[in-house]
Formats: sequence, structure tokens, C-alpha cells
Amino acid sequence: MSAPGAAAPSINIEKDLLGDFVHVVERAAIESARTMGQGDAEASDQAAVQAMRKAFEGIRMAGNIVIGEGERDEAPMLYIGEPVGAPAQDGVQFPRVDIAVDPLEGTNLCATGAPNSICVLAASEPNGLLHAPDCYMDKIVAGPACRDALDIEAPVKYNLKTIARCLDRRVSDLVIMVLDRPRHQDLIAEIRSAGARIRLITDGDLSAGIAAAVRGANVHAVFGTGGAPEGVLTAAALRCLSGEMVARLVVNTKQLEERVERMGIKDPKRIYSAKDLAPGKEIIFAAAGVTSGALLNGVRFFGQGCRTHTLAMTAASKQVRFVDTVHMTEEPGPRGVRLF
Ligand code: VTB
Repeated sequence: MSAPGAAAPSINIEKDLLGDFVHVVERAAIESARTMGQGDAEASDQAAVQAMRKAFEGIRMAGNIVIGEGERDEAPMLYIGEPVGAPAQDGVQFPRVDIAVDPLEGTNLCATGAPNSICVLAASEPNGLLHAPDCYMDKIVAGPACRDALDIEAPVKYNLKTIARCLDRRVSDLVIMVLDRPRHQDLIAEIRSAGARIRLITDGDLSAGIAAAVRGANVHAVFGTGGAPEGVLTAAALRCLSGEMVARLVVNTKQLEERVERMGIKDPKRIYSAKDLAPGKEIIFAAAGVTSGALLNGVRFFGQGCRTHTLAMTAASKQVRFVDTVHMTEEPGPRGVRLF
């Protein structure tokens, strides 16, 4: 038995916690997938939040939610600052881990059965993920070929030409993903007039960012204004994929200015790279498919269980895993489990 308050044992987050975090996003995906197409986005979100919260309980860590469902007074679970993980044992604290969650990215996608809803988390050593407020963020996301080449203050046309040059393509070959929102009217017009092609998405600029950072997805960049929490999660994924991102918080009210200051952000106009948003030495990014998309299959239920598909990546050890899990809730029937 150790003395109360004894130092936390050291761990390697990427090596020791990857399997646990895969389990967390899988549990959230299974429960939210049960609500697919029911037309109730809030119920889908709640199912993911509750499952995620419960799955954290068994993990031997002193987890701290740095990006979650909102402030403590507005979210009963997975609120910013909530401690998660197994209780300390024999007075010994488990190691501290910062965690960013988006329990269900694309709640509307799940509620309507549309593609690309995912359950997501990122984790790092303390202070490895920016404690971003729940506001908007201007973002440009692209692949590793565009390293240090993007300028969020430059005209859209300049950035499109740069991306085309970095990818050895013409601007007219590029596919740019943009959230379909009225606020993007001018952005969309500028991209069109520069001659690039566009894929408008209703939700999910996080999975769009992952698609832009990998080869073969036929998406070359994501432009526009989306959620800042999703921006930090995108940055964590990009740290694992060596993708490129430039971003800036949209701080446009006095109230937000004060909130940003309270959160310790000194310069609200700061331009962030992926490394600024997710500076951790060790980073885990895990996302499980709820409804099928380009990258991940959704949850498939069968008589005796279900099957999930998860992307699990690490930054320091630079590993990208696709985890295909069959979860058996009952003994399989006499014909066995169908694997293929
Ligand atoms: C985006 C998108 C999310 O929120 O970040 C968006 O990626 C931003 O907010 O899937 P608005 O909906 O207000 O534009 C989501 O749509 C939902 O979190």
C-alpha cells in the first residue's frame, strides 16, 4: 500500500491507453447507432455521451475533459473540467490525461441516417490539447504536401493556387470541402470563381479534415468556419497524419472576448497551426463510425452482437490503425460468427 497522495505512476499514453480509448468510442458508436434515423438528434447525442461517460469509468487514469459537451452548468456529463477515469487506488492517483471529446460528431447525420457520423476523442499528456472555447473557428485544412504553405489571411485564390502547386495539380483539379452554411456564401463564390470544384457538406468538418489530410479520398482541402472544439480534434488527427492546418478563433462579441481571456488565451486573433492546437508530445486520436462514410463503416447489428469500425491513430509513434471489432453479446448460433 502506498502513502496517500503518492506520485502518479508514469505511463506511455499512446502505448498504454490506445485499446481503452478504442473501447470508449466503440461503446459510444454502438449506443448512438441504435438511434440512427429516428429523427431525434438530441437522443442520439445523449446515447453517445452516456455510453462514453460510462466507458471512461473503467480506465486507470486521472482524465480531465478539456473539450466536451459544454461548461459544467450547461452539460451534466462530459463537461469541461469533469474528472473521468477510475478512482484513485490506495491513495495513489492514476496518471493525468487531458481528453477532448465529440461524443457524436454529426448528430443530425445520425438522426437522419446520413453518412459520416462518428464518435470521437483525442487524448494527450496534460496541456497537450488547447482548451478552446465553444465558439467558431476559421480553418483551412490540407495534406502534408502543403506544410507551412497556407496563409489564412491571404485571399482564397492565393491558397487554392498554393494547394494546387503543392499537389502538382491545376486549381481546376482540386476538390474543396465546405460546410453548406449561409455564412459561406462569399467563400463559395470565391472558390468557384478561382475555378476549383466544391463538395458541400451539411455537417462534419472534422471527418472532412481527415479526408483532406490523407491521399486517395479525392478531397484536397477544407475551407471555412466551423466549431473550435472540432478544430482542436481535427488538429489532433492531423498531428498523427502530418497534415496541415491554419486556424483562427472567431471572437466577435465582448462576451466571447472575456470568455477567451478567462480560458487563458492571451491573443484572440492568434493564428494557430495543428501543432499549436494540439501541442502534445503523445497524442491519441480515435474515431468510430456510427453511420458509414468514406473512411469508416457504420455500426452493423446482427442477431448476437454487432460490429464496429474505428480509426485509431497516434502522433509520436505515427501509427494509423483501422480496428474492426465484432462485439458478441450472446453465444453465436450453431453456424458461428459471420466474419466476412
Ligand atoms: C461544424 C460541423 C459540425 O457544427 O463544426 C458545425 O463540423 C459548426 O456549427 O458537425 P454550425 O452548425 O452552427 O455551422 C456541426 O455541424 C455540429 O457540431
